[in-house]
Amino acid sequence: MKIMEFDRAPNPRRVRIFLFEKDIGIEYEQIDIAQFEHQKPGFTALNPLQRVPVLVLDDGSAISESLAICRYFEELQPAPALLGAGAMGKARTEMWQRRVELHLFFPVTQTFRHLHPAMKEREIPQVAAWGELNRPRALDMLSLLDKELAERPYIAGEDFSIADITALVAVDFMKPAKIERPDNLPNLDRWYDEVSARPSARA
Ligand SMILES: N[C@@H](CCC(=O)N[C@@H](CS)C(=O)NCC(=O)O)C(=O)O
Repeated sequence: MKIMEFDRAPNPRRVRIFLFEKDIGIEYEQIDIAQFEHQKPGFTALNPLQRVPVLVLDDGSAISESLAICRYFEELQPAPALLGAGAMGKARTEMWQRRVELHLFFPVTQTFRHLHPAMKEREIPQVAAWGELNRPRALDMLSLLDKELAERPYIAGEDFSIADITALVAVDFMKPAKIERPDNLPNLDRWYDEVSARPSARA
């Protein structure tokens, strides 16, 4: 079993943090997307969407989509529960995971993909106006999260979860996306300092 990934990209980092939190060791193989290795036929056969990460099982079957990979390991090893516990906990965690992915992670990555010169040959066409449009969307979601985090320690509730992982990776990716983190969000700052101090944040 191995995970094919690119260690500078945000989606694979979500999976690495998830597995670190679960103390699951696995082989990682680097696919250099800057060198278009993910567009070669061998990798395309594993993921026709040509995206990392991809989990390859010993029987050769492949699972892509970061959350699907996390789900696979959560089923194999439920503790610690990072996708929520119980009907309500699982639903709340999925609700926040989706909110964070759609309203923070996605706008941040779109800003990067449509404005960063390094993405010119991979995001075709690069639409600068779309990149600019996504910057305030990401900032709006940070403000919303700041209000939510006044009520509880973590994004989905009392426990650290995949929603925190997706948000942490998104906030860190604001740097290459050149989105400045506002300095008037104290609850977000408290949460960020805490989650980024976890050893998994360095995974
Ligand atoms: N929805 C996918 C997105 C995967 C994705 O977009 N991966 C990026 C790296 S973070 C990628 O492979 N990009 C290749 C490219 O842009 O050509 C997931 O959750 O895994």
